[in-house]
Amino acid sequence: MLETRISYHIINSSIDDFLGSLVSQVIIVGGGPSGLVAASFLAEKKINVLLLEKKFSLGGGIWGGGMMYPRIVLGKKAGPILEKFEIKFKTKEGLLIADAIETAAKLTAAAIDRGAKIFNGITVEDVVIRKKSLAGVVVNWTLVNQGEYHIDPIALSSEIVLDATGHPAEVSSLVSRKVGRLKTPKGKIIGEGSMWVDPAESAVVKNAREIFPGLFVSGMAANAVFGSPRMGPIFGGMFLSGKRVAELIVKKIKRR
Ligand code: 48F
Repeated sequence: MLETRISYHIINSSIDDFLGSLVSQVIIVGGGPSGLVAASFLAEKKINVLLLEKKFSLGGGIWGGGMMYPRIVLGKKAGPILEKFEIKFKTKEGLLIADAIETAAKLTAAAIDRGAKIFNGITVEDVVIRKKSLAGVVVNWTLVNQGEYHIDPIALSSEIVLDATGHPAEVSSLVSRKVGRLKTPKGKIIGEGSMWVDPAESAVVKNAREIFPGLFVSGMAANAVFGSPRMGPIFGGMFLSGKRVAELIVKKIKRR
């Protein structure tokens, strides 16, 4: 019966994908702009990357633009990244303006085309720590968490985890709770400051780094961890933060 063949192929090919992703070099948590850009830059260096996104849609805060007007604005330093991913933009008063839908779709496609594996509808709810270093994440279907069902999660392992979860810095918060001390000036998460575009845009790049052995942070999560300001609907820093963290991760993997 055709119906059961369809079912067979859905289940069989998904299981192959999941079994092939139990162990990765890098797990990226969060498919917003910084996570997606990092995924592309890592995958094109032939690093084995798994990106986990709790929602069904990829793109994080891109879709909402600014207060739901579907445009994103970027500083001009992000121009080469827009060009790399063939995202069209207009330049006005030194700012780059792109369509939110095109940006989310092309960043996602770029990561997939370069070889990153993406799973959606999966929430990272805990971490695996071995010998004082992050060794993986604990996941469950987002719908299971939303329904508050008593269903145990499963673990996925990786050499490195990237927290790209945006404002809540969810993975960093989990690690901070479990180990107590992070490699930040105060040893803990400071929380994001109020909106101030200029310093926030440069801080989000500088703050993209390793904050615990095996744990890197990028995007708005990085500014939340280091107490830097938020920046509202400007996205150039997010792109550059994803690129920088990918470069640091590649260096760390090569040193091993
Ligand atoms: O929030 P988000 O877009 O993070 P970002 O890359 O970019 C921030 C901007 O969108 C915006 C801004 C503009 O300058 O400040 O806020 O730092 O994307 C984060 C993604 O992570 C997912 C979440 O659904 C979103 O798509 N996410 C968050 N927590 C988890 C998660 C989790 N525990 N497991 C899996 N995905």
